[in-house]
This record gives sequence, C-alpha cells and structure tokens, in this order.
Amino acid sequence: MIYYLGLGSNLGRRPANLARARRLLERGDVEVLAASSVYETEPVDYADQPWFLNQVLKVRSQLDPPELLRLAQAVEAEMKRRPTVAKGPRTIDIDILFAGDLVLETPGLVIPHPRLQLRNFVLVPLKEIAPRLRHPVFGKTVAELVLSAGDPGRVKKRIGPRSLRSGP
Ligand code: PH2
Ligand code: MG
Ligand code: MG
Repeated sequence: MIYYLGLGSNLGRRPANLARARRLLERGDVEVLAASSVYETEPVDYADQPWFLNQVLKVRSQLDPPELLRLAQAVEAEMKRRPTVAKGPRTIDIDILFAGDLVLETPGLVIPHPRLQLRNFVLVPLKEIAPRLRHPVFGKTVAELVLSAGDPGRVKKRIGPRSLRSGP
C-alpha cells in the first residue's frame, strides 16, 4: 500500500529529527518513494510555540494502517517525544495523511487525516510531490485543496541544509 506521511518537529535539532524519523521508519518495513522539501512553518492551533519544520513522505509498506500507526508511535517514543499540551511542541510528530484510496474512521485512527485539507503546512509539501493526488472523500486534488484551504499560515521552503540552521 502507498501511504503519505506528514512529519513535523519544533523542538531540538529539527532537521536531524526529521532525518532520524525517516531512518527509523525505514528500519520498520517502510520504503520511502519520494520526499518533499523541508518547510519552515508557522505554528497552527496553538500559536505560543516555536515554528515547525514539516515534510511529507510518500512511502510503500506492507503494513496495514493500524500497524503503520504503531510503528509511527514507536518511532515517536524512541525519539523521546514527551506528552505535552495537545498540539503543543514536540521533537517529532508522524501523521498518516493518506493510505491509498482508503477511508477509515476508527476511534484510534482516521484516514485521510481529518485536518489535512485545512493546513498549509501539510498541503504545500504534499503538493510538491503529489499535486494530482485526489482526496477520496472530498474528490479534490491536492492542488485544489491548497486553494480551497485558504490557510493564512506561513510556509517557507528551505532549499538547502545550510538555511535549515537559521531560525524563522
Ligand atoms: N502540528 C500540530 C499543531 N500545529 N503547526 C505546524 N506549523 N506544523 C505542525 O506540524 C503542527 C502545527 C499538531 O500535530
Ligand atoms: Mg500532527
Ligand atoms: Mg500526530
């Protein structure tokens, strides 16, 4: 199954956190097929926290969605993500955005991710690697969702690793 994963980090060495999360995922039966650029993004929902780095990965895995969720949570735990305020700062956050065309609503896991259509920090990196990917519920492509989201949240592409070292 093809999945799209959203990665986010706003604590510690953010570029290294994204890279480490990817490596740990790859150890657990996840093959990365494409990776977006890394974007510096304004915090959404809970504004009083540092800016995030966000990235989207397209991956292939034999894991089913609950298994992939468990792997993502194990990687978050391995990276010492501490429980904090909801939507607050974290060393790493790994969200399942899409799982093929699957629509799933269980208490612990909702796919597609229920807020992805609202968030530039997900949509802009996603558009870079999958502009024509269609949302199975809304029937819109990612490129269309960026326009309809109208999210004012600022999202800045970080081209190379050197610019990653400076703050927002
Ligand atoms: N994640 C959140 C809440 N707010 N804001 C940005 N810019 N990036 C995120 O990844 C993010 C957020 C909860 O997971
Ligand atoms: Mg999240
Ligand atoms: Mg999460």
